[in-house]
Amino acid sequence: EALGPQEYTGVKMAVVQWSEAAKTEIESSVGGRKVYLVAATLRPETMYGQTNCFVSPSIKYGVFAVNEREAFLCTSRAARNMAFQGTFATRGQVHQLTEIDGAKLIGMKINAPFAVNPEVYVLPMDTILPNKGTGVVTSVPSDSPDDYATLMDLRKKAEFYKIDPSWAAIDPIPVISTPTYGEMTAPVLVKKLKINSPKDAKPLAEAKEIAYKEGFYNGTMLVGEFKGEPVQEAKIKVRESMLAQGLAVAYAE
Ligand code: A2H
Repeated sequence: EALGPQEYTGVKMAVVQWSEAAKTEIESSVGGRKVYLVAATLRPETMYGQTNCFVSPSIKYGVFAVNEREAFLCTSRAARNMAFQGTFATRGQVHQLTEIDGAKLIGMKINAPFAVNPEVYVLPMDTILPNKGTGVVTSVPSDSPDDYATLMDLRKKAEFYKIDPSWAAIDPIPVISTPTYGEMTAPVLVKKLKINSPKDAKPLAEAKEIAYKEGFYNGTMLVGEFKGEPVQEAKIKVRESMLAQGLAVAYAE
């Protein structure tokens, strides 16, 4: 665990199409506001490679008013933090519009800012922690071992997870090149460490650590506005660009 606060980028993923279960519950209670799932990431420079978004089927999420025009879907814990960080029009106050089970969000379609595939599906991830970030994780299987392991498991057991296989059909996208692992750092590490499931917590933690260090210190961008630049520089620039365009919010905890 880091000692200081973690500086996340809260990526705003606009709803493109609700799931049937979510539509009735949410549309009636948001007063016409545009709703965004907000994903907390420490790797904003990887957002080009989003293939889907993850929520936990066992977490309860809330929909919170940002102002008269927008609402954020995240955990109530994250909304409370955002309120004190000045994210909402009413500082220090949380205005919850409704709540919904994560399970009911599966299969909805959202907009993924900066992504090569701008529209992606929401899929289940059982290992999302309720007390970290926003409870929403955007999936970049090229560079996140957790995301890759979960996506492969969903593809193998689509029926068990009650998902339509087409929702998990987008393949990992090359975003960053590293000297040791090439353009598919996470898939290479998952194979190398013989990780078979998202529940292989120990090797996954090791793969995550290796992927993070290798990407940060030795990675070069393969796509986007900062193509050819070192990840260390692009990381800050992508974050600033997303914040300036209103596609993300700063989020710390
Ligand atoms: B990262 P840290 Cl490409 N539960 O974003 C589990 N994981 C969560 C979470 C939660 N509640 N909230 C956020 N996360 C994920 C991108 C990424 C991430 C890449 C590579 C590594 C990586 C795309 N997913 O994380 O424990 C989010 O996934 C490894 C550093 O606070 C977030 O950044 O260090 C990261 O874990 C935050 O984890």
